[in-house]
Amino acid sequence: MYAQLVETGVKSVRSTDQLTGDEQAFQQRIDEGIRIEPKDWMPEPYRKTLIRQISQHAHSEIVGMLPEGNWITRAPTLKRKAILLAKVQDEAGHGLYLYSAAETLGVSRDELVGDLHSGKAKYSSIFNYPTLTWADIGMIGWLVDGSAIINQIPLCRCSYGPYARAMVRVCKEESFHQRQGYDLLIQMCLHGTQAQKDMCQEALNRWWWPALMMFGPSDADSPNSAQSMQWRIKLFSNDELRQKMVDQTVPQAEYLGLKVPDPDLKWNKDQGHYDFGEIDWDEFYAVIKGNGPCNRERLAARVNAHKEGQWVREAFSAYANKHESEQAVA
Ligand code: FAQ
Repeated sequence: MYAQLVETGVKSVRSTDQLTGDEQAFQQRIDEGIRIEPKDWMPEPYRKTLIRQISQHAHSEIVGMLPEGNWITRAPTLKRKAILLAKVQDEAGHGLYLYSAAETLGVSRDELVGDLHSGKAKYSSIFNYPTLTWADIGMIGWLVDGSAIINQIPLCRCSYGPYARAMVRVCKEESFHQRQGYDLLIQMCLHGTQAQKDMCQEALNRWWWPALMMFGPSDADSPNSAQSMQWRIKLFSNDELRQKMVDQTVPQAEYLGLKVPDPDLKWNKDQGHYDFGEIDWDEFYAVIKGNGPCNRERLAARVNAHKEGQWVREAFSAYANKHESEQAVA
């Protein structure tokens, strides 16, 4: 796929003979599957690309707590409430591992969080959609965590050690998240009332297309893919992963008795995958530019949480300073 991307010439990467000696040695290590660790030499654009992707990923986990957090107080049973609480807390943990992985590249957590709050750094488009009904909680687990796993399993084998290692635990937890979402939908669709099933169908109609957008622009319009694939930060292209998600998810929708809201969806027996309709890229770009249904609300919630947490950060640094000066005296 990488070769194909380069061949199209859409997003050029430099050929081996255009690289400096250090860059050639670096690329050779990557091609041999040797992990890059924080103290190893790396080209500046590799470091910057990783900071961009890992921090965007961390921000997504943290902002991603908001749509589901909205339903913790309204979960229908004690069991569902306990599951949802655990899941939302897991997402906070993912954000923290990822910020730590980004910090190994020489950037501070304050800088990263500052970039999120100023609107400079992106986070996943999917978290700019509202959670209107309880069925949305099932959809997030099934479709959003399901897509996140498809995108993140390959990242466990990416070239940068701290990112790859963080992804191993993240993927195990995402797998529980996907299962709990699908389990919730099985209960509502196969054992619930007609009204509950209708609620799930209505939620699928709203979440299907934004879930497909999570994988990013189509390969021809993805400015970063070719270089990121050469560096093995990405192992598969956006379109390849999106196709995998569709092929895996359509039979699951059929099992639930739900209809995927795409009139062009059909099984392509020659190619052994589902063909699907055109994504509304205008909507995608509007959302990532800050004009989705909930962008302002999400960012305001994060900025406010940071402000309200100021006293906690101050208390921690006061304690750390006191502890340090006591140790210096002793
Ligand atoms: N949303 O050239 P590409 C989760 C931007 S975690 C917003 O293809 P790249 C868990 C992209 O940054 C979900 N922006 O870029 C959970 C770039 O802009 P820039 C997050 C997007 O990086 C579940 C521009 O478009 N997962 O769900 C999006 O090579 C439930 C051009 O795009 C990750 O972050 C988008 N969807 O590929 C949590 C996984 N797509 O920065 C809570 C790691 C693209 O140049 C509850 N990340 N853009 O200004 C990746 O795999 C990659 O970064 C991609 C994008 C595939 C997302």
